[in-house]
Amino acid sequence: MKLNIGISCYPTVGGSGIVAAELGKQLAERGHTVHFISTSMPFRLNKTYPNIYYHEVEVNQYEVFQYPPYTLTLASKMSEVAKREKLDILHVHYAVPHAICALLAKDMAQTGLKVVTTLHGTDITVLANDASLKESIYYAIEKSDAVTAVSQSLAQQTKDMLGIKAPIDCIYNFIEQADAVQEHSREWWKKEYNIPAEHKVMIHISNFRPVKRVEDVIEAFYTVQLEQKATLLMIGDGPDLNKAWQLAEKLGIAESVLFLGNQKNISDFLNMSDVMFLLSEKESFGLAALEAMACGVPVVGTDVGGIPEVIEDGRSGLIVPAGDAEAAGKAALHIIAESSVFQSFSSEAKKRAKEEFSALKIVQQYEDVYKRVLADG
Ligand code: GMT
Repeated sequence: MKLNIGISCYPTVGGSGIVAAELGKQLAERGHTVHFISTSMPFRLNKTYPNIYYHEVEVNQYEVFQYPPYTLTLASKMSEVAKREKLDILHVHYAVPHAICALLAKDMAQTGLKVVTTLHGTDITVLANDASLKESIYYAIEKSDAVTAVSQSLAQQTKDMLGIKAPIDCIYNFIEQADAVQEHSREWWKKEYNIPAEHKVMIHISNFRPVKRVEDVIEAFYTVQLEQKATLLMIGDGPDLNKAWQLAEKLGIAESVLFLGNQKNISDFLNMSDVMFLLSEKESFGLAALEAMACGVPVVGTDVGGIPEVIEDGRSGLIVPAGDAEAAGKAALHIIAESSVFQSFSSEAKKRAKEEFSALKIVQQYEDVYKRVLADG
């Protein structure tokens, strides 16, 4: 059955925006018609698809309002699109505000529209701690026709923190295997960035929010470079970037740490990397880790949230206690110490990404949820 599916997300850089955009592309490739409803075109929608439509939510500032009415404008647009395009499903990413807007739109449209909500983490691990939002998040989850979470850990945490009775399906994030032949070799890229050929390359990719513990990444790298010539690529931007840079300066390793800001073609950087650090104190899934694994880059990650569900400890990467930067550095040294050990971690990482987190496998699970809620009537 081919469906008309609306998708709303935060379209800017970030895991949830990537997942929503990639899901839309996959659904379109399977013959469904997809309608993105958001403030700008999701940044991963870089190709033209005849069955993908984009409906822009314009947020205007009025003198009488202190704040622009984004949520109401979004709900109106959702209702308008649902009626005109005969949407079967409205799949929203984040409980607040997107699920609340979708529920309002459903009520306004009165077309039999079903609301599917995907939880990505921050809406639960951060916002659900805020008493002023807790009630809204609870309502959004209980009233959605189906709720999915990107890891078992997030599903359980949602139930524990909010006392949710409704079932929550765990549907992991997905990735297409990066098998394509690279335009340039690893050596070529290292030269471009003036990285000496004998250096091992460590990488961290995030939005540098405090939960990502980017200073631990610098400290872990400090441990690595005491024993192994290495360069650290820090990709992304955010509030703790300067703290990370200051720590690198203080430890005398700033010359070996390249702060490269936000980058579009992440796989170019992953393809010259030996190990990724993901040392967050909260992480519902860790899409960056999966992207690394798909490129054959083993990950050293912390024992929090969904990270141990993504990385199989001792096979496709290593898990260390959150906050123990030295252990993270030693784990990376273990992975790169011998070429046979590295090769084993690298091929297991690639295999796991392909077998457990392929688009083929995961998108089917979303389609099953859509069919289930439509069958429920
Ligand atoms: O990690 C972030 O701060 C961004 C956030 C987002 O909204 O994109 O990421 C969340 O969703 C991603 C996609 O499902 C997950 O891979 C991230 O683990 C999750 N972030 C946190 O839980 C902190």
